Amino acid sequence: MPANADPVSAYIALGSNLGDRRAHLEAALIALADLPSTRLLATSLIYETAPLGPAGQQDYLNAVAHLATTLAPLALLDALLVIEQSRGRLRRERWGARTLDLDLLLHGAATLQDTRLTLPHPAMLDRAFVLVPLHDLAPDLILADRTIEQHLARLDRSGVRPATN
Ligand code: A4P
Ligand code: MG
Repeated sequence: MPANADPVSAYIALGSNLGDRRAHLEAALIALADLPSTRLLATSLIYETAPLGPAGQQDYLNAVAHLATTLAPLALLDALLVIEQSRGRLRRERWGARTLDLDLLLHGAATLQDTRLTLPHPAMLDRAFVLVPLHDLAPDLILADRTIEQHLARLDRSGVRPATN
């Protein structure tokens, strides 16, 4: 990518339900702010959320971060995987408990169907634990002909509440 490329807006979903969940999210935010060619513009509130997936998991803490970056989508994904691993992320079962999950929701207006990366993130519009924090940052952002506010209005958000500690 040329050095003078205009930055794009990227949104990252953060999740943790294992270990010191808040410390994992805070370390991830510091690491995101420290990425090359990237600025951390804003972060949502942190929410405590009922787990989607296998039964018996602890509740998650979830948040969304807004970046301005000139990193290309796959370069940013690689950087997210490095940050996940730095917090001891082990991949075991799909949707299983994890110390830190970082998903790339949006990278500007990019649409992509790569073996390693789908953009926009395919499940984001169905998940209140993603749309509630994204709504903190970008309620009027339009995706699939509707604003985030309108997408969120269709979802049950009863399992998502601001984290208290
Ligand atoms: N990948 C493809 N597209 C993307 C993208 N846009 N962003 C690939 C990030 N990664 C993307 O992810 C598997 C692979 O997806 C990556 O290697 C990447 O190349 P993973 O994080 O290793 O696996 P996973 O997270 O176990 O599976 P998956 O399908 O990504 O799960 P989700 O959808 O991330 O769901 N409940 C609550 N309350 N809160 C949560 O945050 N999270 C999950 C995980 C389940 N339940 C939850 C939560
Ligand atoms: Mg993931």
